[in-house]
Amino acid sequence: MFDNKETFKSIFQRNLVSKLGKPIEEATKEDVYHVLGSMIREYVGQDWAASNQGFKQRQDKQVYYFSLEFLIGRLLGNNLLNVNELELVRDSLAELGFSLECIEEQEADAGLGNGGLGRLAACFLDSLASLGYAGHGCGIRYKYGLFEQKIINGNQVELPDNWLDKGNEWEVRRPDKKVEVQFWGRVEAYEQDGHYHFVTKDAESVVAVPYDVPVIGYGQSHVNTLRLWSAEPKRETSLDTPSNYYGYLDYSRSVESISEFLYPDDSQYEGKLLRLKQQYFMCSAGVQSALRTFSKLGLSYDRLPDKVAFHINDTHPTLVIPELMRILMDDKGYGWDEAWDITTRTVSYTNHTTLSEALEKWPVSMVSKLLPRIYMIIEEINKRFCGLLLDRYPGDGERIEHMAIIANDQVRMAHLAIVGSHSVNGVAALHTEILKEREMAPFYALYPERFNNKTNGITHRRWLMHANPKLSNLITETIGNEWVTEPGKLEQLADYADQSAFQEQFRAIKRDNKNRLASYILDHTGVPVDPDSVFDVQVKRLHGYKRQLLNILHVMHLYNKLKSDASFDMVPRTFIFGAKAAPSYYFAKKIIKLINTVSDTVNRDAAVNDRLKVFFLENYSVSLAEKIIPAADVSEQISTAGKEASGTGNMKFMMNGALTIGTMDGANVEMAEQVGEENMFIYGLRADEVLEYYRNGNYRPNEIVDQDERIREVVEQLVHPGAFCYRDGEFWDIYDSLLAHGDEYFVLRDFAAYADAHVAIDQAYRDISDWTRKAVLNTAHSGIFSSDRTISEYATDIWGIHPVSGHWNG
Ligand code: DL6
Repeated sequence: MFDNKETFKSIFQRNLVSKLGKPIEEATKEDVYHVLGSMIREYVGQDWAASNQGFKQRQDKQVYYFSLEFLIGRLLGNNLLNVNELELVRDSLAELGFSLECIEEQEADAGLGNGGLGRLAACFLDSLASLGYAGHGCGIRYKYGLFEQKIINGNQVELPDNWLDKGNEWEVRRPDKKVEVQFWGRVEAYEQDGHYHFVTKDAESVVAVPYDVPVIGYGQSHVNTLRLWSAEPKRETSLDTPSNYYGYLDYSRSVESISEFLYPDDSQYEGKLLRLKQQYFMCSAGVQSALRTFSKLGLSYDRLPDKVAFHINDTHPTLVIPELMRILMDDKGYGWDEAWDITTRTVSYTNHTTLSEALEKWPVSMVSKLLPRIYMIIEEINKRFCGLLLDRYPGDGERIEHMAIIANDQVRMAHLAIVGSHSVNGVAALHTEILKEREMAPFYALYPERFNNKTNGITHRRWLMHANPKLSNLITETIGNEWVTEPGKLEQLADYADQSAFQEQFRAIKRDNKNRLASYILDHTGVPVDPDSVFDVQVKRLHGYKRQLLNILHVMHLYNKLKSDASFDMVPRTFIFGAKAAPSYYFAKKIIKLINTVSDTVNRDAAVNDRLKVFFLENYSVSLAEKIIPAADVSEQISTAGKEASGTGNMKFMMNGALTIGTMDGANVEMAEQVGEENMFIYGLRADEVLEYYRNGNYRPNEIVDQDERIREVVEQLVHPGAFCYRDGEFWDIYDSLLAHGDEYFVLRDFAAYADAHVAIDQAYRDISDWTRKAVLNTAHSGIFSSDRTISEYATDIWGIHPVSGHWNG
């Protein structure tokens, strides 16, 4: 792209003048960011156009990954890395007096997702492009992303995330590619040529305008597209009377609200009309647009499954199924059976959760009014499916009722997704087994060939190469650079795990990363951190099953021990938390308050704070994760076994050489298979034991409190004014959740085992060479958790696609 630093500097300065009319001496960091971003985007424009041209000429099969969430984070650093210009640009900017790191901070952190599911979608886009697959994202261009979190008096306060206020360098508005989406209205049927046809009358039209973001493959000229849809009112409505005019304003406001904000809940769906509108808006726009591209190939729609794959990221985009049916039947003239065959061969579905409250169900009254034709199609799918069940299980009404798509006046989206697609996958081996054996067992019995596992992955380009450049360089100096395109080759590091010279370098890098995080914490909290302490980190969404409560109760216990036992000897530990709670999740917000209260007490207490500190870092986001993860010694992955579908944070920490304390849940199980349980700290109930407790109902948290003095002490401290409870009864709800309401997530049941695992961590860290050996082994065995592996599996097993372009540097 740029031959050398001098070329870059002169092109950059020319752009600064032509775009902003400023010489370098007057440029602000923000100016530098905008000009640099626009240069990279313009530069990849050629490759972008050529990639699209190539797809068309070769008639490559295209994958469309439909997701209501893409948690992409900042793009500048990653894009520079992927076009192989990161070092040159960093050095050139330094010569011009700017630090690239500060320039990267100018970019808004695109938070168009809640957590794991949305971040997975972003990692998948990176891998699709980097492996040279023709695979694109389809989502919504929310005006407001996930809320910005402020902590005020220890409580979470949500502020709107106006991420677009300074513009977005990476997107291109494409009004020429707009489509119309219809809501409301009524369906009229008429007969023609012996067939019934359906038209929707008096519908409200919404214009869907795409904003395209190039997705740049690493070391590739291959560029895919993330197409984000924005809702706009239709212009040509007649406004000849005042009431028309005011009516138009109402219409216009209601249309714009469709792409206004991301729902901030990741595991609870409330059946809000606006959310259903968002889902159909994205599905309809995405399907129409993909079919328009397909139609240019001049092939019959019978060939659609050979040339197009629609993948739905959880059930949120399930309306892709009836929407494709609608278009094939009402616009393209197919009969039901042919349309159904095409649809089910085109669509595939990933499930991301077993939590029952996260399974989407929509009231029939809402779907049938908002989307009358779509509802008719869902009804017909349900009718035919129930007919099939009746043939297969005659007389088993209970089973049919249990499996039906429509029941109790609700549309069950997971059932529709399974019935209407050719592949259903879970996101880790344990999760897929739970789906097959429990949550979706009757569907597995009916369609065993549809179910498969695709263990999640993370892009090692963002999470190792970009987030931890020093470790990346050390790895390349040690084993060469093949791991960059074949992350499985990280295994070769295992040969160096015992070498003291290598260990020292590895430790020095960790120490550097810890220093960097320590200064961030000092800047943001005013409290100094000891970089020689063990950095013990739990960053993820706040949820009961993720058990931040177990972690903080254990911190309270450590504090009690330090206060009561002068001879208690512990390796200094810094506990770091970061988590957003859904704004309506009262219990999760109470836990945030508790963590902040404990942090306050501990960090102020000079008697302990040379050995113990606790931080809650505000506004956890992708860019903050990139600072925290490379600095972690210990990664907390402590969900109630059977509840965390996979986890992806666990993989990011592992890759950066942190040791995991965790339950046998989600992908932790596979991490243990890779690195060996002896290089992790595994504790607690197993998934089958948790299930057994749920089944037999004989868990008695009160007995645990009676028997274990340590637990009794911390539980009582929740409600009795003292070190952690400034106001009487402040944490009664947490107390009640543990004792009065049965401790749903087995926090108290796992406490003792968890505390023992922490003792083991303390002991292990005292032998720093052995600790480093374990850390190196974690990095060495993490390659399999690159999303490149995951995407290759989706490509081969589900989508039937092959790379259409190769690396120029690998
Ligand atoms: O698959 C990505 C990610 C998993 O790693 C997490 O274990 C899982 O909790 C998460 N699920 C969601 C929301 N679920 N729904 N719907 O983010 O998916």
